[in-house]
Amino acid sequence: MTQTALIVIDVQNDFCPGGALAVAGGDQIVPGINAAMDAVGAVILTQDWHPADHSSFASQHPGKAPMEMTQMPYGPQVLWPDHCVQGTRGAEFHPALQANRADMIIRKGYNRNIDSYSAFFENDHKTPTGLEGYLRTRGISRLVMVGLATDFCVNFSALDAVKLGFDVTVRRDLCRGIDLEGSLDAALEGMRQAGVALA
Ligand code: VGL
Ligand code: ZN
Repeated sequence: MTQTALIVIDVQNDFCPGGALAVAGGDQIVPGINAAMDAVGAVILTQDWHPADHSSFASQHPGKAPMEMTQMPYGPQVLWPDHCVQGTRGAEFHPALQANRADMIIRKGYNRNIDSYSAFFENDHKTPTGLEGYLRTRGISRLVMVGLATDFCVNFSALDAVKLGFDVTVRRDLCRGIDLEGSLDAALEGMRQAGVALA
């Protein structure tokens, strides 16, 4: 039987107000995400999960400040403030998120030398996280995506999911964006063109 999964992207303290890489209004989407869990056959949470010396952190690049760009072997990379460090409070899910309802929690960004925005592949677009196999073996073909941030992890996850052949809806009302130099509009347009349904 075809099943729908809710993919809840990175609803963690560091992406909410007061966190290290706070997304405006990031906490406002939590009640709606909890409610959306009732309507699906499976709930999957992703968790950004970096070692303290992760290469996406500006602190690892002398002379660079957060939000500046750098070149990585796999392409351009935004340098972020230190965030979602493994085992810290910032990496924990927002306390109001009903994380105990998750069938599975997938962690990403744990390899020091490569960032991983997408729930499916690291930023080389090749190294899989294992989520595709998990969904397929459970017979899940429809995905509803929500969470943080619209223009980074939600965007990359949605684009990979349509490429892999999943039927993908992004609930815009249950996402919030970072919006670096127009990245939010660009992400919405890119998702639309790729065949992501924006609801
Ligand atoms: C994210 C920047 C760095 C996200 C994760 O969840 O969108 N953004 N790490
Ligand atoms: Zn990150």
